Amino acid sequence: KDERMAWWREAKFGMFIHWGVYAQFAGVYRGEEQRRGGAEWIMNRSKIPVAEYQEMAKSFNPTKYDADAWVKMAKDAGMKYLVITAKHHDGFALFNSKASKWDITDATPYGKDLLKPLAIACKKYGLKLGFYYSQAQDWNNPGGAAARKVMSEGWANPDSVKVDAYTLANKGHWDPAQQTKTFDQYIDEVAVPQVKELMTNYGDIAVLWWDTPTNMTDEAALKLQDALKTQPYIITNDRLKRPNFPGDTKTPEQKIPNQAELDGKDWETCMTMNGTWGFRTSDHKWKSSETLIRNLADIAAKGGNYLLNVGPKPDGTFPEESVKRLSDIGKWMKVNSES
Ligand code: FUL
Repeated sequence: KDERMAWWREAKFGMFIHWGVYAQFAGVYRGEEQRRGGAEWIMNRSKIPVAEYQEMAKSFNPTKYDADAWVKMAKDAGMKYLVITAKHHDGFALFNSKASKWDITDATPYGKDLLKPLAIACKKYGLKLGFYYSQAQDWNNPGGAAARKVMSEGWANPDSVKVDAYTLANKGHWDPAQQTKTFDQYIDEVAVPQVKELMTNYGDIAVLWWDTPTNMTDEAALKLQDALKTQPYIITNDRLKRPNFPGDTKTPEQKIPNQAELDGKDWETCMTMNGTWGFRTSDHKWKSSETLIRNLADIAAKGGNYLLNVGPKPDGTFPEESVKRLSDIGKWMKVNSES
């Protein structure tokens, strides 16, 4: 285990990327601002019907996407690895998947695998590549789980009380289309095959970043863990299924843990630069470059890693605020790194 963890323990700094069809909404549905949560949650928070959400993919066309430029920015900032949402809770696959038509190649005019060029660029610049995969929650592929978030707190829809009653009676789902298959069918027909695709089509994969084990069973977790076996050096986090699948790393979110909480485990703080993981037009709560640099130094001193998020715009470019912060961090790193 120590040998497998060696690069990760030295890395200290990585880039998290949250990107998908939600970037196209950018925090607004039918002219209304999403009330709570990150912009990547808009489908659930605003209870957007499946057909309507999928309609949005028809205008997701990131023609300015330049994987080489993304990875170069990460490298210049001093980052050693990158973790991208291969599939977030909305179930949209950024890669060419045979297991679902709800993917970049079948559902969008762009039509090209977004992860392939990223894998190539990571190799070119010497960064490790990791995939975030929402194994349980999937709001579009039938049978996927949905966290029970109430709408009356989210979107000011006059029907919100009715919708809340429906989700309560339907395990968090808000559209009958989400329940035409069972959770087990979803695991066997979508999640496991997609994880296998991710493990075989993109070269060496350094990290599998699971998330939100809503409705997960130990049985499903075993199948998913098994799907990683072609990547014997892969590092996994602690979000596959609690408590029997602790993985390799702890994942404090939006906070730097104090020494007492750490108890010798490997840990990685993931954090947004503003207040959202997915791109949101109205979020201007950017942390200063100085704050981000202090966080990095603090985390590194405490023995953890800092996984700092960028939420790319729907056209495929990074928000200018993120570009600026990455460049500021890079300048500081140059002056202060040992090598
Ligand atoms: C959370 C997710 O629900 C958020 O959308 C985000 O991906 C964050 C890193 O993990 O639990």
